[in-house]
Amino acid sequence: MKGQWGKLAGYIVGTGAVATAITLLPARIGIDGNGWLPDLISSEGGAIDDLFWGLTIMSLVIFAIVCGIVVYSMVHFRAAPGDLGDGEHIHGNAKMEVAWIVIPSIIVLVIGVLSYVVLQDNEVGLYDKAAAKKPGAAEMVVDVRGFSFGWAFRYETKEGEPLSGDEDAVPSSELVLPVDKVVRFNVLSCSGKEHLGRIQEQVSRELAAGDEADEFAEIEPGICEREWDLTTDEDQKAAEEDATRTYEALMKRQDGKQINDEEQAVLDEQPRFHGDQQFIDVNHAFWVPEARLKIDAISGLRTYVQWEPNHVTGPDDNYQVVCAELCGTGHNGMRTDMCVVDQETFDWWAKLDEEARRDATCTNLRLLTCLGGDVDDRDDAIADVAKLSKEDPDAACDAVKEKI
Ligand SMILES: [Cu+2]
Repeated sequence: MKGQWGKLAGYIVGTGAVATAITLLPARIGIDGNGWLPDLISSEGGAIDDLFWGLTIMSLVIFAIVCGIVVYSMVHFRAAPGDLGDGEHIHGNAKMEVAWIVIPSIIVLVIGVLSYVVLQDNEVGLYDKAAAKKPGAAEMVVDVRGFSFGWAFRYETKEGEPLSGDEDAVPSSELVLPVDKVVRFNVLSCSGKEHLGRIQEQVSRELAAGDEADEFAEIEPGICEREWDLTTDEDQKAAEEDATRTYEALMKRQDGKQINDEEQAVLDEQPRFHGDQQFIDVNHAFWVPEARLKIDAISGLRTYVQWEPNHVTGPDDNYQVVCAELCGTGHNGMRTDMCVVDQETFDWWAKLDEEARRDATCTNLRLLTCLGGDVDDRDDAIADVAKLSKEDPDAACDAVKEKI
């Protein structure tokens, strides 16, 4: 009997070693040297990565035990050649039944508690106003609006004052963040009839301009404006009622039922794109993979997430905000550039007007880091960088240093 246990342990260790070799090595190192996970640019993401690797190792151990026993049983308890008889009939084993209920329950509980602790650490002051002054709580707020199919961002101090000092400042369509500041993202999916009308108008204008080269019409970030102020209960209720009316009219029409003029009008207000009706009253999800944290953008409901970007985005880094919720035909194109800059550059960027921001895109801000921190006149420098990157889209640091 003792020898058998030793053999079984051997099988488990053997399976574990094989599983580890074919899982962990490519996971950590990867075929291309990058491993499974993208770069890490947030202070909170480290704990999530640790959790991820911890759970991967835990899964490997369980896999090794299960597969070790299966392989051992196949080898040692297989029927002898010519033996066509039934196997031994075994009925009930209280000890085993307790074990296979208790052990998985403990594992699930441990996973749940560890995940809770990690998420809790990342959410200082997110849902608790009293804790919002504690260290680790947000120092800045970004209002995030997801719409079909794009993103818009507006920046505020944590007291809710617009960063640029201009309440009517046009939201940015790219996400630019200062390094080493905890940022709280207030996330919402655009909805409401006014939007539908405005998007419809915008999209048909884009299409009329014959801009067929673009797969998706560029929709101005301003379309989410009404949503910035969707703070009262009445506003939210009105938005919900709009959504319900639209949905009911759509369902009625889909079921082949007669719809009245009012319902027809509701449906007519939905924007069309390439002949398809686009419903913007859908959910999205706000995600920067390199920051790890992700939150749903729900129509009519604010959701929150916060993280601290801790790496200035260099010229070779290419990070994006992506939508992580299948939201329609343009879902795969629902992404925009994001970048992290030093505090001085951010303060300068936040005050730029709409016109000047056209040059200060993430692509150009990334190249600006080639000049090091000591840029005397950012207005001039960004204009030069913008000119360079237009002439040479693959321009790298050498070209920037040489020409500027
Ligand atoms: Cu999506």
